[in-house]
Amino acid sequence: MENNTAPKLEKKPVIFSGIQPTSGSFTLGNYLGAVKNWSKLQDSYNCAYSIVNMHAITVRQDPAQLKKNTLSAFALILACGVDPEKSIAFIQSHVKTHAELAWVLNCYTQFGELSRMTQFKDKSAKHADNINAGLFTYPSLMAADILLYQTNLVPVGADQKQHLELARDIALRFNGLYGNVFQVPDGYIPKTAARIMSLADPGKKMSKSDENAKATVFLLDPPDTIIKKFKSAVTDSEALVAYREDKPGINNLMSIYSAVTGASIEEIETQFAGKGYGDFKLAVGEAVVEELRPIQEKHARLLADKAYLESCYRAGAEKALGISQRTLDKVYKKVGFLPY
Ligand code: ATP
Ligand code: LTN
Repeated sequence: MENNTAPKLEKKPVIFSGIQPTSGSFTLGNYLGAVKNWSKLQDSYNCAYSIVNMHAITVRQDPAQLKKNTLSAFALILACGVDPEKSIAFIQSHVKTHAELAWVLNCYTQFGELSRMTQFKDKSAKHADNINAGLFTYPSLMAADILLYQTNLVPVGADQKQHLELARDIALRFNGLYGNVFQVPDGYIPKTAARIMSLADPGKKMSKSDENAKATVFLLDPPDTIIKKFKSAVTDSEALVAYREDKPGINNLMSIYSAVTGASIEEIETQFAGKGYGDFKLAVGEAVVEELRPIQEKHARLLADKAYLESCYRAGAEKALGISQRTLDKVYKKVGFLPY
């Protein structure tokens, strides 16, 4: 007999996000803007997180280094709190449906749309000798990543908003032609730390590929390097820890301190009233070092256990394939591919 008193299993909304393994480490911007939130969402959502190595080859990579960086980045998302028992953690190239759906979506994405992407414009200016088709169609692969899992929410930093909008447009277009095939995803962009700026030039976003070593804090930087980078952060000459439009350097440091300690902007202003920038920069550096210490230790432990990492990414790929294949099958049917 059916047990009517048994609670109905509630279907949790789906989260998907990805990060490139372009260095084996992530920047403090990647972490505060995106990855830190990934672990927090694991209990309330069905989450899938991917190391997107196929996106990484849109700019030239050294193959041996890419392989090493991919494993390190995978270990790093686990070290940042992604639990492979709760979430699906996998490496993009292990799950063939991503490339397969990306091809189909390429045929439903317009040249004009891709031409308007600011990341494409920035990256093609930066890599003028290698403006390849993959760099151009990067957003349709990203749309495939997201749409394969019938994703509701995509936690990313503010710089990915335009790509996300395009993924929504592609989903709506496809649904308009063929009925409800894809869930239309929404972005999940944090209120603080959605755009961490370079420490050397607070007018620019903190980026993995900045040539200025002082601009970017990496999660695997040794503590003394982190402190040094914060000490040399570009600020202004007012010596007042206050959040104001004309103080981008201080605003950035305050956002970082707030994201790491949980203190509000007002609390930080009170805490550092009458103190100089030297004290404040040191406090931010020390807070970041403390936040990263357990992550660095866990990353080192995980990297020493390659068999465990492999068992995690294999299990993740298997689960990811199972879910994503269902969406791909539907798509193939809708567009008229002969079943076999
Ligand atoms: P690159 O700078 O080489 O283009 P990236 O640092 O932007 O790379 P990605 O793998 O493209 O790295 O981004 C991973 C995630 O980190 C994305 O969700 C992105 O929005 C977020 N992110 C990247 N930079 C920042 C930043 N400065 N502040 C907040 N979030 C960021
Ligand atoms: N383009 C993203 C990385 C990325 C991604 C995704 C993010 C690839 N596929 C799917 C969210 C969902 C970036 O951060 N540069």
